[in-house]
Amino acid sequence: MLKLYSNKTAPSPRRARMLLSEKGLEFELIEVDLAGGEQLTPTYLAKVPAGLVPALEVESGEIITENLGIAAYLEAAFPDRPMLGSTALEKGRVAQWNARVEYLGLLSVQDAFRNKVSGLADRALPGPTNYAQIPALAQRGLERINEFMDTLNERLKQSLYVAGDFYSLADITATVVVDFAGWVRVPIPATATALAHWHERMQQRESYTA
Ligand SMILES: N[C@@H](CCC(=O)N[C@@H](CS)C(=O)NCC(=O)O)C(=O)O
Repeated sequence: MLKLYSNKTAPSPRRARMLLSEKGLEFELIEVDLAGGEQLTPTYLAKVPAGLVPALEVESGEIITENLGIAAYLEAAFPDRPMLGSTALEKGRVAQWNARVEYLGLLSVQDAFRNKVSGLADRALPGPTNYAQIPALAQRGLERINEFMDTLNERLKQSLYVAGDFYSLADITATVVVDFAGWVRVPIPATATALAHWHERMQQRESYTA
């Protein structure tokens, strides 16, 4: 059976859980205590040298990390309910929008959050190496989140879902990023009605609480 090394509250493993839920796949969930530093213990690093969650253990025992790696594996191994697009054009759009949401949105919220909170002093980046917080990056992150919200709102004025007229990995990433922005107190702007309506639809999917 598939095993997912995950964490209840962190945004990145939520993306993997949502993907598994949308694809209707069963898996064993293994909670990793990030606050307690379990991801940096020799035992976890021996299994997952990246020191990150999510990590997917596949049937052969091999570990796949990175949401994109996990999505590529699951899509190839379990092609039903495609999440990366079906046609060449759809696949291109999903990859494009997923990358834009990560670059504009996820990195901005991560910068704003990890360079600010006192509990993450010297842990400004995830992974086994310690990096000091840079307050200017927190400020820049906050500014860029607004650009992300505007870009996504403009896109959703023209498109039912982020990558087109079908639900995909890009919607999963965007849902997680919009909710993660709440951690740095940036809500969906009152004027971003297309984004707000899309977010309401996302909350109605079973995968939202995965
Ligand atoms: N690019 C990775 C990012 C994974 C990541 O940043 N995970 C965070 C949780 S959201 C983590 O493992 N943090 C551990 C730490 O901060 O030490 C992915 O897409 O899976």
